Amino acid sequence: LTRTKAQRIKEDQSNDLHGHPSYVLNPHLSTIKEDILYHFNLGTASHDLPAMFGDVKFVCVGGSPWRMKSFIQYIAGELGLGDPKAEYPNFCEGTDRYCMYKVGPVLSVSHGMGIPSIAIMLHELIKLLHHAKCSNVTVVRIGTSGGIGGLEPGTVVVTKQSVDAKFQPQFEQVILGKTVIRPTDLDEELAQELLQCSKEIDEFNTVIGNTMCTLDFYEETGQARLDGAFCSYSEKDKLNYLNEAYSAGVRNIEMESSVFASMCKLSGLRGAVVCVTLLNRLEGDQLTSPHEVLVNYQLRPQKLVGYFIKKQLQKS
Ligand code: R2B
Ligand code: URA
Repeated sequence: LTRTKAQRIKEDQSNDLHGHPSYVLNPHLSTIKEDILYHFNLGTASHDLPAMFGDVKFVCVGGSPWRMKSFIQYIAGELGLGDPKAEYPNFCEGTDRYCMYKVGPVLSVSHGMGIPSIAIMLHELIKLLHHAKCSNVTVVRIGTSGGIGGLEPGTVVVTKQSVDAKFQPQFEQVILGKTVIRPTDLDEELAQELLQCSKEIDEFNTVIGNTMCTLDFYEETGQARLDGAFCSYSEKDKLNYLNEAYSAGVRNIEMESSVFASMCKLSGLRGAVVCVTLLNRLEGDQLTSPHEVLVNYQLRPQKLVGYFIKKQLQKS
């Protein structure tokens, strides 16, 4: 299921008619009277979604709830829209599945760990943007990852393509028992814009590269770690595999980019993945850096995306 050019033109025309694009692609949705976004604890009948979210232009998503809360505080300060020390309401109060914060045109949403967790969140987020009649939205995943190759820990990787554990730029899904393959390339122009922002900030190293998305942090279909509860291969096997990944253009490894990229593509949302590397996987598996160092690294994607948003808003 990908949008053909003809579909896009038709949608663009209908966008003009209704004044908003359709990020959803589901004929059944229009037959649902009330759409309940269950994992957000929001719904079309219980909430005025256009009034609450209609002005959203940037959505930042990341795994950890506290990081997404600190991101909204940071962005409030950066954009001069609020006190960075203030408490901002969590729109998903009433559920602890995900959290959601907003200042001005920026929405910050947590997605948990792994493909299924982010996929559920993205279905509901895309429907939320649709119900709220949002337009021209950019979505960025800000996250953490393991680096490979010569990257110093703390390097930020902007994803060119998300590849699977066989280094293929695709996301394989089983729908009604049949395997469906969806593309995972991201918006190249947006990736270049983010790289340019990093050059302008000039505080940390940023590269563009492929990101390998795995189903596990440790062993099986995972990140080739030697420190899981189980391990069936040698250190040499591990290094061979990671070197092969490097040769395929992989610069970092995480656990959500493939379904993120594929859902951005399906919905027509402009999307980017910006992850900091917490360690060099050719040198180890355990996260041995002090907590403050790791927390500091995690501010880098926030800084980069904050700068990008500010620049975009100054342009418009
Ligand atoms: C990066 O970090 C998490 C695992 O520690 C996972 O969500 C990811 O993609
Ligand atoms: N997140 C991952 O998925 N892998 C790492 O090695 C570090 C953070």
